[in-house]
Amino acid sequence: MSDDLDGVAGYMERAKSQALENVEHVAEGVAAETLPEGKLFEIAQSIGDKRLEELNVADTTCGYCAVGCRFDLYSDGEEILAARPTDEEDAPVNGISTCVKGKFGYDFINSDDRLTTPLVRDANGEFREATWDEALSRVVEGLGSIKDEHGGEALSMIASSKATNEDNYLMGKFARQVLETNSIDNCNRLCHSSTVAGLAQTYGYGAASISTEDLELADCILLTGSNTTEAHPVLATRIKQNVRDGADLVVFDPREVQIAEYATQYSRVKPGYDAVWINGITRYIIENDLYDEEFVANRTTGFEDVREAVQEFTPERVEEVTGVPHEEIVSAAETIAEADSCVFGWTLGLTEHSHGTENVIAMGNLAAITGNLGKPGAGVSPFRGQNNVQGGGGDMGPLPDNFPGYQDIADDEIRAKFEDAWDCEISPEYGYYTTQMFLAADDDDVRGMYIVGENAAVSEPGVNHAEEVLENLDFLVVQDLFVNETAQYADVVLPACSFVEKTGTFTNTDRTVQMVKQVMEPKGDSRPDWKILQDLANRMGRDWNYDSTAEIMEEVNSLTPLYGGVTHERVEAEGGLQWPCWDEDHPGTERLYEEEFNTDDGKANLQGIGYSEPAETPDDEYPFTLTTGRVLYQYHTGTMTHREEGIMQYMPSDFIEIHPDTAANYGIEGGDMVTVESRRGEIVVPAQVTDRVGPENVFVPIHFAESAVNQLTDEEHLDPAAATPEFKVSAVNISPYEGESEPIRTPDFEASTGDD
Ligand SMILES: Nc1nc2c(c(=O)[nH]1)N[C@H]1C(S)=C(S)[C@@H](COP(=O)(O)OP(=O)(O)OC[C@H]3O[C@@H](n4cnc5c(=O)[nH]c(N)nc54)[C@H](O)[C@@H]3O)O[C@H]1N2
Ligand SMILES: Nc1nc2c(c(=O)[nH]1)N[C@H]1C(S)=C(S)[C@@H](COP(=O)(O)OP(=O)(O)OC[C@H]3O[C@@H](n4cnc5c(=O)[nH]c(N)nc54)[C@H](O)[C@@H]3O)O[C@H]1N2
Ligand code: SF4
Ligand SMILES: [Mo]
Repeated sequence: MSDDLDGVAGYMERAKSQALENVEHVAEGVAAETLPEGKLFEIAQSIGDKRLEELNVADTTCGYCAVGCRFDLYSDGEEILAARPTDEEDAPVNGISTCVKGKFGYDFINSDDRLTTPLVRDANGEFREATWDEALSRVVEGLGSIKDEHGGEALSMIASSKATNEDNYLMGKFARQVLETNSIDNCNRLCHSSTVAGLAQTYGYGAASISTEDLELADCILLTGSNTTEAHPVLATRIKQNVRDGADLVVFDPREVQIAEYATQYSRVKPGYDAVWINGITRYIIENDLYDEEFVANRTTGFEDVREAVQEFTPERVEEVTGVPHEEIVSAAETIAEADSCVFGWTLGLTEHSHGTENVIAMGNLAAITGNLGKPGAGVSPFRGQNNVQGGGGDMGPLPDNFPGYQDIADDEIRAKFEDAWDCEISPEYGYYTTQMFLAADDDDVRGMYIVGENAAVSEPGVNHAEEVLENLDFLVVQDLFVNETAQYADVVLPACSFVEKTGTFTNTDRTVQMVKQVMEPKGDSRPDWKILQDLANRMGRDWNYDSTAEIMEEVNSLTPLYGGVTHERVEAEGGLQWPCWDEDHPGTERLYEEEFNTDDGKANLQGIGYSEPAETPDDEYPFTLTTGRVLYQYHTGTMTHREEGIMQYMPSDFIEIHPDTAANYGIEGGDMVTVESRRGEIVVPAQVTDRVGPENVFVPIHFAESAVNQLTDEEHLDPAAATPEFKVSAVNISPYEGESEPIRTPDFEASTGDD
């Protein structure tokens, strides 16, 4: 490495640490999504000073969240040096903005504990390094013998929504063709699967109907269960811009999250009763003739069913159940009804419930009766989670019930098409959803698992149970960037490479398929997921010959009508393509349902939703409702962000948000260690005393394995349609911690969540 480069690298380090010092300022609402632009220009300048031809540069798509920001990544082949704005036409969602993760979150790539060779467990139970040949032979033997003895159904696979569309298409194919199981699923099950189920039932597609641009065109935005500034920072910026320009923003959330500060109305709801207040708004709109009669008459069925079902949800009853003052139900209803256009945005606060699908259907009813679909500035927008959960977690069909493009595996004609293309027999029986795999393993119905890029030992509900299952499997193979908590139970660990080390596509939250481009060589002996799968498939008797991910996409095009025209060539040339894109000449679809819905009769099929409550409600023993979620500077189970020194200095540990009145009752002060206990487990975390939560609720983030909050959540009560767990509601008790506490670094409470 030349001195010159050291200079640049040194500059980057300093820029990074200064930037991270600024993080608090950034988080406090000035612009949660960007670092000061001046900083960016300075970095750009210093890169310019370096002889550019010595650097690799690629315009690529962020590998953290599903906003789908695009930027140019610069690398010297050893590390990522900078992320800079790319041509704006190639960055339809973010333009020149990115958040702190997209801009600086790359230390994980070269972290000392990055997996660079395969690992196998030796006779005394320890991991040792192995060649690819040995490791893959062990996988063939491990999975193969279970298949021979118990049939392919005894195997299951978790696919990775971090990986590309092409990787995920092959994971689905591998499960069905090679392992001969339909039990393949991914993180969407823990996330938005109830959105997918609810929207698919109502409108036909389980996806956002809008383009991101609609967030700026809308007259009104109803946001619920979305901590937008922290989880989807760049979307939050666009929403805030629209609000500054005069749009109404109505926020319903149990926590007064930062986006609520920008709202024209914020209503605090009791967690777990969303269908109640949504139905209340719908009822008020119907009863006061504020609905869109023409749209209802021409474009929907089921209106009478909805009218009947919502009758019981008077504003007074809604107040009684959800705690939202009845006047606020009325004002929200009037704001929505009076708006020329409204976007209904939500995330996990609506979906991670034992009745998440009902919540989504109730929201779908509201959007339809107000005629807010298929026109500019109007529609439904579930902000998706992982960078590629829309594409890799759904569209590509690594699902127990669907082939790519949501083609039902129980449909004989469709199954025959895939059997023919993949040269195999496929059972018409749906496989297990992720959450069900862990329950089925208790009865030995699942004996072996292949987990790609998913840290189930931390992210599943009820992880004490999940860990027991992982431990007791006959065979577990994990394919990841790190020996994460899940890999600690594996028989074989295969080193995969990250999005900066491979080429393919991701599909973001508004259905835009975008290019991901390699800017560094795979670290050590790590390999792109698709190459590992190809090698394994061939060792297990198949003949896969893909030379590139473009070729894999061609196969997707031929089997998946929604992606019929989505070739790499077009995605590259057109700077992204939105599905459905039926064929080479189709321009892609900016907004769904302009003419008709994707249902048998072309109409939105509305269904009345009645009263339901969470699976577990507070009682004398467990008097608080725990809700769980995210913070801006951390990502999920921390495999990537915990390896960022700056972030860890700033946000080093877990915490629990407790209301000041509750804290006072229990004699708890900010920073005190608190025991949090549910029927399933117990964790000890430091307190953050804040009125962001209500007095009956507490909040713990999901990012810290050492105090994994999923020890407290419930793996058994799942949404009946989508099998989503109830991550957003658990009954817990809290008490000041009395034992000897390990010295634990606590976060900077004042700044840690950025929304004080
Ligand atoms: N920084 C960061 N960004 C991320 C991620 C990350 O780990 N870190 N993960 C990505 C992924 S995969 C996802 S899925 C998204 C998730 O994005 P979000 O869903 O916005 O993230 P959560 O923190 O889970 O927040 C859910 C919100 O729901 C509220 N809530 C809790 N219970 C209820 C309820 O019963 N009803 C209602 N209406 N609201 C409730 C919470 O107060 C919170 O504001 O974020 C993505 N972006
Ligand atoms: N209590 C509670 N629990 C939750 C949630 C909640 O709100 N509350 N949210 C749920 C949600 S929405 C989600 S999405 C899940 C997230 O849960 P997970 O998906 O388990 O979380 P990650 O930490 O993102 O794990 C991704 C893994 O992929 C690896 N990886 C990254 N890139 C690649 C790649 O290209 N290839 C391969 N092979 N591996 C890669 C990373 O190292 C990491 O180990 O958590 C769920 N769990
Ligand atoms: S908002 Fe999401 S996609 Fe954009 S830079 Fe941040 S993490 Fe990446
Ligand atoms: Mo997610």
